[in-house]
Amino acid sequence: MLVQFIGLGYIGLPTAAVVAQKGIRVHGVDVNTHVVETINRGEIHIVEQGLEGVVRESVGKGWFTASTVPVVADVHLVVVPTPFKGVHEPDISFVEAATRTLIPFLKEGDTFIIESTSPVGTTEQMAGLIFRERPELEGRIYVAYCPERVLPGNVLYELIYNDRVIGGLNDASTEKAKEFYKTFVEGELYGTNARTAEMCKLTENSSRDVQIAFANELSLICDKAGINVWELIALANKHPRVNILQPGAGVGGHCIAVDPWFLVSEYPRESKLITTGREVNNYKSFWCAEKIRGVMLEFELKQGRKPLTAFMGLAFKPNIDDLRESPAKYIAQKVMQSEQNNFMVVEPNIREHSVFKISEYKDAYERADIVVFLVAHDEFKGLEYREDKVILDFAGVFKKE
Ligand code: SAJ
Repeated sequence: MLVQFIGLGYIGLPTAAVVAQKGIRVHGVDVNTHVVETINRGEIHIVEQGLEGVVRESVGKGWFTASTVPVVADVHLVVVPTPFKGVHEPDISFVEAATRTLIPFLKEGDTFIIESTSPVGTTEQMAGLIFRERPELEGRIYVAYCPERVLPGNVLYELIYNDRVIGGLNDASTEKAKEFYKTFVEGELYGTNARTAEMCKLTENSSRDVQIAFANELSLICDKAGINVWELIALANKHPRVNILQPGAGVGGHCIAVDPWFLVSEYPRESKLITTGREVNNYKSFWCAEKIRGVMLEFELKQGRKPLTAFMGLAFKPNIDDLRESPAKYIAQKVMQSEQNNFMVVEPNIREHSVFKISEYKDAYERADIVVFLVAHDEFKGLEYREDKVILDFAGVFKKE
């Protein structure tokens, strides 16, 4: 069996490497020659715990090769990004382009699987595209949708142990796709149809977004009411049927902050709660920036000098180096504007940044008058709370567990 991956990014690359580690031949395709060359050297272009070793091993053993062009294979996976276009409309042009590049290479008996997060109906649409160009393949290839579910930072474990939802265009396609996932997944494989599987992915991320919005809304109420939101949530969660998530500086990353819009853009009248959740989470970042500005002004009025303010964390969540769609980055940029004086920016997971001068975290904590915790990185949790500083803990670094 030869398995082909179109897209060697945050999901495609680890999945390809894990499949290859099972002794299955894998051909990975990416439009970026730098990515292809890096992988063929047994190296990686993204940061993910443990991934380099797996790629090095599977490339070294000759199971995994990368290229900019597809080949004839037996199983084909589309694992490319689906960003926005216009006002929060899903852009499936990468999925479409990936499908088109595969069309000349498809043969009878092949399995074609889309993993990219996609609006409902995309798999049917891509099948239509294939069969318009290759009508002889209709009813002779298997087509399915199977969303990825892995958490950045824990990808290699979750790829194998998470349950998967697999939706074929027909039962035979679901079964065929399941057979493929059985080669490397230890979790349960649940079969359904393609539309339900597409909707399931959007549902999972929208559900998390709405739940985080609830926590963020509580944090705004608590700020006004003079209540510690972390303690409040911990106490409410002692109820056997309550499980509130954590507030923060907003919701970032390229999944939870993006996918709910796919539902909103297609079903605007029906998705009021999902829309509000998105708005609450975006507003939280804006609110944090306003709060910091207010505290800085207060300091200046009281002390007769500008404060030195430290931003602790830039990543979109704890213990990763990924700054994409990061609320922390947005807040730091919004408060600093173009001024670098009077500010220190800390991100222990990166060495340098094109916009910010990165400071060492202990030094910044020691020197700053105002310390703003934007991300609850493990390093920060080891710091002692300092009464002599103004501390804005938006990330819950000092919350009692
Ligand atoms: N966040 C909070 N409070 C919380 C939990 C998270 O503010 O209680 C924030 C984080 O700081 C971050 C954002 O939400 O800014 C998203 O982080 P996350 O850890 O919830 O999720 P992602 O984006 O890293 O990964 C999600 C996962 N989806 C779900 O948990 C339902 C992952 O399983 C998906 O595979 C991934 O999206 C994806 O690729 O879609």
